[in-house]
Amino acid sequence: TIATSLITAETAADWLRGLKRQANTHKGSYGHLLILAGSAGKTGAAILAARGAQRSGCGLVSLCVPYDLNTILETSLIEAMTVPLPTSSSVLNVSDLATILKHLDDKTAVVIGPGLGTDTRTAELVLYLYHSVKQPMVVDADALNILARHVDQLRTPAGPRILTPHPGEMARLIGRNATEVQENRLDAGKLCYHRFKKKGRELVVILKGAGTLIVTDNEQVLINTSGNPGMAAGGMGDVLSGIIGSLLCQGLSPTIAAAAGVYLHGMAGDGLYSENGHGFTASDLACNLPRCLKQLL
Ligand code: NPW
Ligand code: AMP
Ligand code: MG
Repeated sequence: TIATSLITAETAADWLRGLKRQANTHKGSYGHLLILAGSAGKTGAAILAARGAQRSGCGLVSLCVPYDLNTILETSLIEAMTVPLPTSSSVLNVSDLATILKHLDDKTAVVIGPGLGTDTRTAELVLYLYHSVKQPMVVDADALNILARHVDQLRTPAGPRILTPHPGEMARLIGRNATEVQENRLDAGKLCYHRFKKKGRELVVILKGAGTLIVTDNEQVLINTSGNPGMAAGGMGDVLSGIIGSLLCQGLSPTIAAAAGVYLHGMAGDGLYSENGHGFTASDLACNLPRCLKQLL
């Protein structure tokens, strides 16, 4: 039998309590997130992931970005730092691996995937980093689409991994279609967990969508109670990946960062939905995060 429990405001508040700040604190206490995201036409996904991280209290945010996109990212995200990758022009490329590895050294956690594209040279990079990065890593969007195509080649990763598929990405990960995933979300979540779980390495699977479902080690299942149909809009998932990366940076365990992050994300959407209904953007949701965090703390 599996233990299923609900994620509520009370449980989220319990998990986030440690994030309350002391008067003499400094940014070094809240981690440094590295985001590998964005490609030509999808720089917004990288920006939204960074926004999710910044507005949920991450100490520092850096992004590794294709060289030609650096100006867009530096002008859109003035508080974040970027690493313009010399040989990646419009998409992240494995030939910049050495530069990326150098910049990984001092990072607390990693987000990979939003808007990344699935170019073969990007895929090589994603597979290498999925296996070798020691830090906890949030794997989203195109990074998941890449994993889905290379399931047979996967070995034990060097650090904890949090997979954040929506039903379409989940369908690719487990070789079903999105309708089948939605018909039995619990089975899909568990199947994905078992497919990607490697002995001795922590894995969290988050199946997004109304009633986001989280499968963790020991087959513990958590179901989120926040969120609303106004969140069915582009970029919402990109913000979530940044939030979870940020909570990892602030010292939460992968399971707690996932569960508290999913709740906080939905709560930020709920505040907007209850006031004005749908039509808010993923940026609007990110802007509402500090208020929600304050309410929970
Ligand atoms: P259908 O057919 O619509 O019903 P994709 P994506 C299904 C980036 N973005 N319930 C859906 O089904 C992302 O980060 C960049 C049921 C369809 O088959 C990615 O890198 C933005 N089905 C990339 O774009 C903003 C569901 O999944 C498929 C479902 C592509 O990501 C936008 C669609 O998914 C975006 O975030 C649900 N709840 N949810 C930017 N500004 O730069 C999804 N599906 O093909 O993986 O495309 O999610 O748009
Ligand atoms: P993505 O498809 O990657 O942009 O992710 C969409 C995000 O919005 C996920 O966190 C979903 O759980 C959330 N979301 C989308 N539609 C709904 C809905 N109808 N109810 C609750 N949350 C939703
Ligand atoms: Mg997404």
